[in-house]
Amino acid sequence: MKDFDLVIRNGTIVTSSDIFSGDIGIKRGEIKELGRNLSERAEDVYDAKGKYIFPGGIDAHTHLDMPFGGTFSSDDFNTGTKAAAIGGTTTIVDFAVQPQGKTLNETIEMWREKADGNACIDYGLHLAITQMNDKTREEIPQVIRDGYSSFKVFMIYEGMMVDDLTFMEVLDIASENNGLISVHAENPFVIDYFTKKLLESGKTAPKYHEISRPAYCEGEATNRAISLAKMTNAPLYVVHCSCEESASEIKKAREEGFPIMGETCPQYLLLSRDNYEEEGFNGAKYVMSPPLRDKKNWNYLWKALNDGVLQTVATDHCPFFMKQKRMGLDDFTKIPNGAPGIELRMALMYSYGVDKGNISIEKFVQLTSTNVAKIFGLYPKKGSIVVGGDADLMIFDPEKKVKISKDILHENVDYTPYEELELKGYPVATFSRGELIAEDGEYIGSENRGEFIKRSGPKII
Ligand code: DUC
Ligand code: ZN
Ligand code: ZN
Repeated sequence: MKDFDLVIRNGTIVTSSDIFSGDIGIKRGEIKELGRNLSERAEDVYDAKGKYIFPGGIDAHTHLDMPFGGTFSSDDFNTGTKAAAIGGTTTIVDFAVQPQGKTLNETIEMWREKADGNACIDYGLHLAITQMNDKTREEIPQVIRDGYSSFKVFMIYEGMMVDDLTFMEVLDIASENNGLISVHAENPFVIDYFTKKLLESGKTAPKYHEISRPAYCEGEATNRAISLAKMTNAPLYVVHCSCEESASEIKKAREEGFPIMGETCPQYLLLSRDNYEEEGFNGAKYVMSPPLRDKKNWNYLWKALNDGVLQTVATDHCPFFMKQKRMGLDDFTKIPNGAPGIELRMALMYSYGVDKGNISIEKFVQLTSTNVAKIFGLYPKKGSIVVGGDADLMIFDPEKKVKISKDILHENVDYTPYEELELKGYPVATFSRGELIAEDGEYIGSENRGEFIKRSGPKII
């Protein structure tokens, strides 16, 4: 009986704080040893010469099989997690959104039915709370104990949004019980006001989506969300910061010593409002909320990542086919909000982050994996390369050049917002709990092997 089921040898191992060359010895899905010359003690060997070995990506913001705007996002837990795996992501945390009239436990049941036995990588669930009542009050501590340790509130969207009172109560009860609250911060009144004016003057094209919700609409809501968190002594995580107006609110609160954290996404670092000008109805590809912003925000957001103002990069993966987007052909408000990104996050952040000199290689690991694991109660089982941790690993070829096209991707959707962007560096293999599940752009793991992960409380970073 050999010591290891598998040794990954000769790679350059990169963690959130170190780079070293060596071998990784794996047994029953866990990392058992980090060292040199481990191959002879292994049943099986994978040679990673010339490659980086990173902790598998953790994407804490996905919407798989999600009802939205009269349709459903087009990747389900099977197709979406396969695409994620090919792209080097080994864990997701998806949003279970409480339907009106349903309890949190009923919501969990609905989302576990979508995910269990379908997902191909490990997954957790955040609970998006849409109503506060005695039942919700009673359930919050119980669901945290059951491993659903993070919540979301939407400040916009009919049927999902909560008012400040409910928001405060969620902050209060969840934080008292060691849960973390995240927020989609936009001001619905601002959006309604501008939308009405735009539609009344016949401005119905996709580009008006962005004009209807300017950067201050996000900045104001972020400020308000942070103020509510301050008053309830709750930590807060602001999802998908798209611009200086929201990120600067987080910066200010952190400088004052408050436990406020934030996320951005590749689309806000690499794409801009100029994309809404693409011909015909193509601007609809980029209709997401918050919308793409002026390019001048890119530098601010990279700096915010470098300075620790924002701690993570997630995707907000919420794909819709162009056929679904065409529901809003004559009215931008009817275009389902969202865009794909789950497969490309790691490669985009390496190419446009590390390779272009915007972030260090250790920062890349922090943003895409380690910090995410810490904030969402997955660390150190996930998010690091450490003895005792899960062998969730991305093998990455830093020299591989790829021109992005939807034809090379596996997301269940007919476009990518990143078409034609050039990449230097691409994932070539992905291991999940020691199993080789993706290689050279193909999913090769066993079907439906993903496991639900019970998460513990947040680490505030
Ligand atoms: N934003 C999107 O673009 N899609 C889904 C939900 C969200 O907040
Ligand atoms: Zn959102
Ligand atoms: Zn989202």
